[in-house]
Amino acid sequence: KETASSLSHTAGEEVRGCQDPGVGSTSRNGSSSDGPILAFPSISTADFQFDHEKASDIIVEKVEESMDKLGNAKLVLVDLTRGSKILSLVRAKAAQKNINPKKFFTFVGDITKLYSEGGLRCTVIANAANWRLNPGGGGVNAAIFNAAGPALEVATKEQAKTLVPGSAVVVPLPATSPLSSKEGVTHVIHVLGPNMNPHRPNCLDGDYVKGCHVLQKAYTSLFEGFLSIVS
Ligand code: AR6
Repeated sequence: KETASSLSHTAGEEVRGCQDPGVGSTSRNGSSSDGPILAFPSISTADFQFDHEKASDIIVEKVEESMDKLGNAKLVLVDLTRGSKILSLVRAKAAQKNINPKKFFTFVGDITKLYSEGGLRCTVIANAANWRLNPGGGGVNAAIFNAAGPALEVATKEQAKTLVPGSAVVVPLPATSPLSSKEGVTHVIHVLGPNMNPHRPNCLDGDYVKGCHVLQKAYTSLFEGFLSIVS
């Protein structure tokens, strides 16, 4: 799989901006005729320490459920490195289930620079948020709030002050945000997943029955939020 993947990359492609095989070059040109794209990170699998096997099952299951509702829209799972375990697991499981690679694929890159560095225009991006919807912390949350500037913080607080695990909130991004002007992002969807890290709030103490349920709900809310924007 890795070999096939590497061979499919066109010459000159760098670590940033490499796309899963099967999609070709048609959706890399940033053209709006390609339909709207939601780029999302793997919720809960880094700082929140959720099991990668279980998370990848849930991502593929929830993506599969959404396929028929997408129309010409697409879903893209993003992570920072080519070695990402979650991307490999999801690619393999999505292929096993014959999920249409034109409608769902993986992409290596920084979710805040997908267009400028990867040539992939995603009008909607998801954030793995914290329950207070604060800019701080690390991971993708800090990256998105930093790249979007204060406009996102203000717009977020207009929509919600807090989030419960397993839910998502859609935030229209003001045109003044650099993420809008440079990357073409129109909406950020904050998603709060289950937390398995004892050093973070609401730790589930290894309860994966509850954890899987919460992660399923989180992806359902995320994809419903995206569909509510594009439909
Ligand atoms: N672009 C794309 N993917 C990224 C980026 C980026 N810039 N940064 C991280 N990832 P995490 P969680 C990937 O830890 O586990 C925060 O502090 C990363 O490799 O961001 O849900 C919040 O404030 C991983 O695959 O989210 C919360 O408190 C995925 O994004 C807490 O972390 C999610 O990793 C949430 O933890």
